[in-house]
Amino acid sequence: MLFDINKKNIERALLVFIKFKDYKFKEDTRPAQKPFYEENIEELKNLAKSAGAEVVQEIVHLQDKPHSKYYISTGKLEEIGQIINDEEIDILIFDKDLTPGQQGNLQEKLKIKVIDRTALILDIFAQRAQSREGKLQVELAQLNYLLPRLRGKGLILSRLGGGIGTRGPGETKLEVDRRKIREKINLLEKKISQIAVQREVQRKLREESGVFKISLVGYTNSGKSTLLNSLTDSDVLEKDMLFSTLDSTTRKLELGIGIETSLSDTVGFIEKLPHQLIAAFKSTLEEVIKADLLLIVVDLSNPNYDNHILSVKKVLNEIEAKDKETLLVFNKTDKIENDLLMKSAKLVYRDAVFISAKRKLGFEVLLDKVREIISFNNVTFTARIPYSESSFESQIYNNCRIIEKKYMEDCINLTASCDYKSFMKISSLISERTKNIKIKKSRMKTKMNNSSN
Ligand SMILES: Nc1nc2c(ncn2[C@@H]2O[C@H](COP(=O)(O)OP(=O)(O)OP(=O)(O)O)[C@@H](O)[C@H]2O)c(=O)[nH]1
Ligand SMILES: [Mg+2]
Repeated sequence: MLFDINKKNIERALLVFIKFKDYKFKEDTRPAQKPFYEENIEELKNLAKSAGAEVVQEIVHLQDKPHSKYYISTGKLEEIGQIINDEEIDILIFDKDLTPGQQGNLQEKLKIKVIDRTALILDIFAQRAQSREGKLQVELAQLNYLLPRLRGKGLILSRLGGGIGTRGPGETKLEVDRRKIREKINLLEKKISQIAVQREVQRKLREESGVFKISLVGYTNSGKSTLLNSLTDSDVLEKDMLFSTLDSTTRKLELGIGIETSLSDTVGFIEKLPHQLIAAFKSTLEEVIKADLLLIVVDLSNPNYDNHILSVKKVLNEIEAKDKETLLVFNKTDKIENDLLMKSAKLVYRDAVFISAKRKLGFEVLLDKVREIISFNNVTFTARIPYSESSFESQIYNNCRIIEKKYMEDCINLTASCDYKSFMKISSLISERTKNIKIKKSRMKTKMNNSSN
């Protein structure tokens, strides 16, 4: 699977990273942080390796502005042509997104396959997809990416052999006929929306049963699946590679406070997650959007953890989950030998918790903090109580602060607030006894400040 389908050997890759003259270095100059572009190169290298390529060389080039036809300046392009010949390069991988035109022009000029970071990430997802839904989602994202890149009769990529950027989920090769792609996109969208309906039904059931939902989010490879496994005795795949998890898994988490709690593991994030993927994975990412609490898992042993936190927050923004209750969980503390690093992280992120998912260290502090969030944070909600069910009103009066009460034609509308624990108890009591009362949680207000920024 990691091999070029046609040549039966690993593709030799040349990575290209272009900096522009107005390039801004990150303001944070703590010694542990590498310049931003070095981190980008490191990450692109890891991505290329994850897709099964052998990284032969990286090129960092400084130029004034993007070249309209090739993105990279023509002078540098000549040099790249030489390297391609000398080093027998099969594939050129750009760190930045190329326009379909630039990608086509480069391929015509260099006569090898040229892809960008987005295509690379899509390729990795295509190789990792396991579930039916995951495969459909990845294929949809790939086809949406390919459609504007078709030229003339077919995709230029198809003339340049198989391998990275041309394979679909499983062993199939991607379709390259424009009309067939359109039909396939329609079909995939239909299938995905059918699955999304089933998923929504399951989620509604969980919501109505008053389960407190926690989702693990974080940069890829930060240890989310390991944490899920350690906390819930599960066996989700945990592996030292990028994007090992694509599907979400939900397990029961025992907190011993009389509230049912679920913990969900999901796809890892990365800086600039391709928008085609976010769109295609919408229903999987709903697990994150609908969660009551997000544990942001951060790999403390990665020197760029600060940037990873920022990237995760950016993605949360994009999927409209930025106002969620969050708790920063620094993982892999067992790998930290430098006391100073730990101290400085603790100073900057005062409300974060520090754990080792692998060695099960720091779990009590983590779970206590989760219990605290459930028990002491305020939630505001609205309940529509039909007059026939008005005996339930007292439950709310006894446990909550009433903000507003409105008499409607067929019901009483109560807006109230209380701590999360009471809210979960009331909503599960009501859902056990009647289907007629509708409760809608509007917001959760944090009493503690859980993250420093
Ligand atoms: N030393 C150490 N390694 C850990 C710890 N937690 C996770 N790892 C390792 O980190 C690697 C990635 O772990 P995963 O749990 O697969 O990470 P993930 O966040 O689920 O990754 P994706 O699903 O790819 O996004 C694996 O090799 C784990 O064994 C930890 O606390 N300490
Ligand atoms: Mg995982």
